[in-house]
Amino acid sequence: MSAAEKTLAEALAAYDFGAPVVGAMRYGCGHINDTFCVHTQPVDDCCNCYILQRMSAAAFKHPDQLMANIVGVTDYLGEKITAAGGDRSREAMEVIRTREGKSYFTDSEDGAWRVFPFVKDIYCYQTAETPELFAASGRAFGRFQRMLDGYPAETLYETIPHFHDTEDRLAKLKAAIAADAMGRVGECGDEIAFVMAREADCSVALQAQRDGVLPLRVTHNDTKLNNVLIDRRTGEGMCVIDLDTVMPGLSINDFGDSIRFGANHSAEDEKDLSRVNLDLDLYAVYAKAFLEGAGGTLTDAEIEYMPWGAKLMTLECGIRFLTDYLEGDHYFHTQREGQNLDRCRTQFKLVADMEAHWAEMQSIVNRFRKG
Ligand code: ADP
Ligand code: GN1
Ligand code: MG
Repeated sequence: MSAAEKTLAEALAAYDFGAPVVGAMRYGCGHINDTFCVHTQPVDDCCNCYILQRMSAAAFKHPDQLMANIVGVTDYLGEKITAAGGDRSREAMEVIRTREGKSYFTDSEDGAWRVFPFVKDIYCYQTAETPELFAASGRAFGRFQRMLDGYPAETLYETIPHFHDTEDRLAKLKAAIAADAMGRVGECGDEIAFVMAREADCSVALQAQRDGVLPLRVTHNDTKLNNVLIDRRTGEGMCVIDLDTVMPGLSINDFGDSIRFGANHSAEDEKDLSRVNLDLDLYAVYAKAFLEGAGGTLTDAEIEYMPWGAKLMTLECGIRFLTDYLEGDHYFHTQREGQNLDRCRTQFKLVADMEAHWAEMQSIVNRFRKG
């Protein structure tokens, strides 16, 4: 029994779900938190569902700060959505309080749990099945960033320090190589060489930020397609979820992480690398939609650096998978041996593909520059 199942009953007892709980099953494909879907006994023909999550202790050291960020951001978005005539219960997340009125529950083993209403009549995709769907997610993430434009960034805790600090990610990889805790360095020679040949790239966005070329904004920082819920009725991106990493960051990273995950037709851990290719049409569709959603808030410099966002988020993610593999798979959930190395390889294949299509990636986004 995994650690989460051990204290699941304690977590369930900490909440009033409005009716007896009939089941709690593992749910979704996230790599970080332990997610369960809770079903209650139907009352008046209505069976309610909730998302119950044990927050990853490997990723988040301060659940109090994490939850303070999420309550702040969801309250802020909720007010904006209501003011615009939207449906707050479907378009923004809402933190359900424990029986003691707290935003999260701490179990007897120090695990931290939280609950959200399960948003119904939605799709949550692992790959972009159609360009329209990918565009819908792009509009949602662009809109999310625009809606948080006025959010007081200084009140946000840094839930994972140096999260998209690619220079720091590289330094951590080098430390993992030096330690070789699992004796796996020998089998990763090609992947390590791939990163070392791109050491200078790791500084490009950070240097542009240090030079004042790229502004810091409140960003999502984990804009995978499966972190947006798509409305079944309209096909539009309705609710942005997984708000654990909302922090000050770069807009190009929110763009880039979506491209990394969604602008191809393969799974993140695909073993057959011939199937892993950047789809430039999806890249173009997403760029247009993300900028539409952002509603003119991005500067020309941010638009110009969008291809760098795509390349660096992909390279960085590959570096993170490789580091976790070398350290013994403590951070990303894995279901099989070698999965993090396979994930690393798909990322590096995508990086190589982006480099081969660099001029096209630039010319696609340059169309959207204002000046
Ligand atoms: P992780 O950080 O592990 O990725 P997420 O918060 O993204 O965790 O949740 C994992 C999955 O659970 C999501 O990809 C989605 O499928 C589902 N999910 C999360 N929150 C909700 C919600 N409020 N309503 C419906 N599905 C949800
Ligand atoms: C994790 O939480 P999830 O599964 O949406 C990770 C992202 C990675 C992604 C790779 C908090 O995202 O940074 O890009 O896996 N989230 C965290 O699939 O580390
Ligand atoms: Mg997620």
